[in-house]
Amino acid sequence: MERTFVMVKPDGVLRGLVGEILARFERRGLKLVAGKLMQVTRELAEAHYAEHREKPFFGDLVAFITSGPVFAFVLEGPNAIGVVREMMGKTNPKEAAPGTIRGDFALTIDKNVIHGSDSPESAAREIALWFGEEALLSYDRPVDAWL
Ligand code: FUP
Repeated sequence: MERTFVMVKPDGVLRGLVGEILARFERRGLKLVAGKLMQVTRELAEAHYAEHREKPFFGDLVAFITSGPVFAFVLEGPNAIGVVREMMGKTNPKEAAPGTIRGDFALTIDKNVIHGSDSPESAAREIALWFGEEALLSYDRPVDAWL
């Protein structure tokens, strides 16, 4: 069982794509264990994207992610990290396959609609940064017997 951190970015929230995106993950069978609509502070954005601090696009990335509300959530399920990455599609929507979230809803890398943790290490770090373990709900779903 894995957990992963996912975020619908401001472009996705402002375009009204939160429900559509969440629905795809729910239909796949992933379990929602935390979620919140929030305005990201500069501090949180810089901490989240710390690995890109030296990149030329870092300033624009922080400005974008703090430009409007995001919907942050945590999904749980077998291979959740890889499943979410596959459903998101390539980072650059130009290369994202149709049927993926970026392939269906995005055109350019600077507004690519969604973020998902890329490894177990990033998932643990990002869940701790955005929610903290104590914010994750533990509950049973009858549907899990069929997944
Ligand atoms: P991902 O893990 O798919 O979110 O991709 P990265 O960690 O490589 O990049 C994080 C974000 O930086 C991307 F979602 C978009 C942005 N980015 C750019 O704006 N320009 C680039 O050249 C690369 C990434």
